[in-house]
Amino acid sequence: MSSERSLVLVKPDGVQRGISGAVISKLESRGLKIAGMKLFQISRDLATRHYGAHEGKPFFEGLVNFITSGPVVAMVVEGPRAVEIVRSTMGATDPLNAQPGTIRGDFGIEIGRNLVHGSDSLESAKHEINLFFSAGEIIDYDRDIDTWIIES
Ligand code: D4T
Repeated sequence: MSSERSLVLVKPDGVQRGISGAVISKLESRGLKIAGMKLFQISRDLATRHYGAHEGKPFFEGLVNFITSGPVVAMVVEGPRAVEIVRSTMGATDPLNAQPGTIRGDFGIEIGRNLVHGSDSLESAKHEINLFFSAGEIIDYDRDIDTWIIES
């Protein structure tokens, strides 16, 4: 099966609460490969572009304030069906509806502090990865263990 890439963010609440490692661990142990990773502060300009689809909604201002309020860990994760695999590992957007065992279901309570972001389609993934990473920050490499995770 061909590989996909998804953008994952550990949002400022996740970094402040010291959950970045747990998020990375969950994605790695699921079988996804990390192709890019950095800690950085999102500017208001980048936040507005990233959340452009929500501009005009009542929670937009709070969302931009929140996502720019501290550093985030940004990652490009890779694997077969990576977009959907990341979304199912994160759980529902509102932690109230997220299943136990998912990141939001284990660590979150409120939608405005939902700890992680993952691209919601292959198209958004490509767009978001270009917004957050330059080509030189994404590394193409093989892992021997992938024969035990990916059938072909
Ligand atoms: P992100 O984009 O952060 O991964 O979240 P989702 O993809 O799971 O959900 P989304 O795009 O619908 O929402 C983006 C972001 O806005 C916050 N939010 C959302 C909020 O604070 N109040 C709300 O009512 C909604 C719908 C949470 C995630």
